[in-house]
Amino acid sequence: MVVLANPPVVDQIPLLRAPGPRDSFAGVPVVDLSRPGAARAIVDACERFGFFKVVGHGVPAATMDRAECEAVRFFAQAQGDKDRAGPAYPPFGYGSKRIGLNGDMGWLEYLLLAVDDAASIPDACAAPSAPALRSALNEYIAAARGVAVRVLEAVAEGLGVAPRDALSGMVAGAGSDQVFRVNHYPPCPALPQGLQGCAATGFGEHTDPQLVSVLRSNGTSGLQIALRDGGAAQWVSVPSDRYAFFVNVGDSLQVLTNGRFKSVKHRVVTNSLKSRVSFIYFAGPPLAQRIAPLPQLLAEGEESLYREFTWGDYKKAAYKTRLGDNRLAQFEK
Ligand code: GA4
Repeated sequence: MVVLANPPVVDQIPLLRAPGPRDSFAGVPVVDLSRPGAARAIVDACERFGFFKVVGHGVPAATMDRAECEAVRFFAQAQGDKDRAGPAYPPFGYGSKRIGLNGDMGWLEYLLLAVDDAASIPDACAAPSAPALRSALNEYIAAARGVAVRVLEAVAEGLGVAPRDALSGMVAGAGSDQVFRVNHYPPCPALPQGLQGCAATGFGEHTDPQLVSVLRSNGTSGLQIALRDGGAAQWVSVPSDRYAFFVNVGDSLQVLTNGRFKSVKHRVVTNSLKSRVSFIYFAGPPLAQRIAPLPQLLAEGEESLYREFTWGDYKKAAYKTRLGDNRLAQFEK
């Protein structure tokens, strides 16, 4: 029997099938936030895929470009300088290859950052220290939070839930638990003979625990979502679009809608030639927020599918899990 070893650099990182052109998914719903009908389209996309692309958002390309340029400059530094901005756990800063606290590994480096009520990296967080990077990220974070708020207002409108800020208020009010992540996936070196057709995992499959996540990347593909087709997941590649946002439904929004929306399983596969840089804004509620189906969404006699919990309970439980675990299962009735 021939045992093929991974090259040492990727030996602790799981391999995936390298995506090809045929995996590209042309069916990602596109919602134009500037047009009437956006609320209906968002609800439809959340029910069908838990995922959609947002255009017509009004966020200037320059805000995205500046943040990307500064992020690229940060990751281009010597390893020792980047390490000074870490570690990522606890609680925030620069991290490399290790994701979470329970042994998950990916072919990436990242900045995991807290966000305060004013949608900025808190002054008390020293990393990252470069003023140009902080100001570019702060401008971007404020814009991404605006998109999350508008999306959640549209969800409430589309579902017929009042008031308009029933959901958006949870993530934009005082004490909301917002997190921002900058991911850099360097090109992954060629794998040895016999492993062609494989690629290293950039970020392993998972669902996001929050209400929604707002993602933007450079022009390098790599993001995949799992289409739910009854049985096994079918992984499809999301064509990149550097001036659009992509929105994921998270576990908390699944619970708030009593399962009417499903949080989307997603992952990132590395590219052998180009680096991918992505920004993700995770919109979470205050720790004390009760996460339970909105009463207006429960039909007569319909019961919650989940046990009562707060966002703080869920977050604590999530950090004890592995990335790919079904975190909601332990809260199902
Ligand atoms: C997934 C979504 C966000 O990236 C994140 C991740 C967090 C982390 O990287 O620290 C977690 C992961 C995420 C869910 C389960 C736990 C926690 C890694 C992990 C194994 C910042 C988040 O909020 O949850």
